[in-house]
Amino acid sequence: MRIIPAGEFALNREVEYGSAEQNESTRRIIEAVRQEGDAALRRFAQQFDRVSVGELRVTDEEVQAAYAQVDAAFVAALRAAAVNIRAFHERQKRTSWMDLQADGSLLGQVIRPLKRVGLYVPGGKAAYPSSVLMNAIPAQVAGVPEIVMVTPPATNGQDGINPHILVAAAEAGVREIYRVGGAQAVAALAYGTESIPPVDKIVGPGNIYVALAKRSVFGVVDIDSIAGPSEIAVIADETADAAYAAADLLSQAEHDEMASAILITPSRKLAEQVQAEVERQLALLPRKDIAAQSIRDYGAILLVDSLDEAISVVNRLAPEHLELLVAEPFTYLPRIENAGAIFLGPYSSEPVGDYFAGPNHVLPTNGTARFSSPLSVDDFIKKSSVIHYSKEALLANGQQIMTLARNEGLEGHARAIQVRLEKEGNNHG
Ligand code: HSO
Ligand code: ZN
Repeated sequence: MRIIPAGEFALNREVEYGSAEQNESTRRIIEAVRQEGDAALRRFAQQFDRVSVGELRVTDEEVQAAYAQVDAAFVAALRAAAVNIRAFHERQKRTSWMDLQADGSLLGQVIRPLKRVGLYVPGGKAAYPSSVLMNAIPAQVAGVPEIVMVTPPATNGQDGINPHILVAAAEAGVREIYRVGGAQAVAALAYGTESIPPVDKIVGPGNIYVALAKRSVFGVVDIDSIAGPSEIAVIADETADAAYAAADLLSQAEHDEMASAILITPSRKLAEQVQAEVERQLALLPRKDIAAQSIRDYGAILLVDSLDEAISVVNRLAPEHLELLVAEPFTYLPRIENAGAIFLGPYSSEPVGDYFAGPNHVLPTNGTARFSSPLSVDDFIKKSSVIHYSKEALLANGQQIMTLARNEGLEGHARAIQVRLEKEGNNHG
């Protein structure tokens, strides 16, 4: 891992909009699903996944059978995590409100859950049961009555689904599951097919085709943000344990060849220790090929003059995850402006948040922590404004409303007010 002065560092990462061919084939897939429905889903499963799909909908028996295929310890850990995730997200719930004004008017905001949400779960190596919990639980806490999951069938020629994913879905309370993946799954969720009724919003990560499909159905349905590769920044001082810092950097690097892991420190000694530790630990990791490439291409150790400078580097970087491995982490918290999740102190290793503590692990990547937030209950609700004007309020304010309407040349608007003022306003001159 290279050690460089912070001033020489630039993380330039492009947002992936896909090649022309990828865009074109995504467009074709979506069109085919719109035209042919389930038949297109089956054809694409055959073509891309080499699977003959029987029933698209996963049965309850299949979910029950999945429990027999996973460890009891896995189920217990998933349950413990789910309790924490649920408790954290309960705190995010908003309540509707109504304000009674002095003139008898009532103004308010009503919170409603979305009715039907689709959760995309990728197949293969990025099939994370933890992500099923992280996406489904906030929707459930928000009160979404219909949460459906789509996930590609296993690529072994059978149409079964990873049992760990099925168990995670069941634990999160998701009961409507379809064996379909890729851009075709996104199209099915957006437009509906004979077997899959359409949803209002699609969330969850996927490959480039899934991301392109989500972008193109946005507007027909809502989508979550498109996740980029994982990122971790660690600010450490000379009190930090180099082995901890290195392990935490590698925990993100192993996600993806394009993941980015960055240490920021004013201590050259620590920089060198972490550099050595990363090499040592890397060699022992099962996913060392992925992690090594990530560290080589997107990893760095940045030397700064002070922790103050470290903070300003981080605010420019706006990392998905930030760890503060410093003597007094809480003194720096108020100055962190841009970070998806902030982990304080030596015992708050990032995987604590990835799996267990309760906050969501779906976080803004690629610098978007400047303007966006972790996935939350807010992503699964919508608001309606409520306006009840009293007669007194309309009489008192009608003239001003008409002034604004006529200024915009909208006489019809003005008259909607005027007709009332003429009828009701006798005793108001
Ligand atoms: N760190 C990932 C989430 C995750 N980690 C899932 C393990 N499993 C989000 O950047
Ligand atoms: Zn992770």
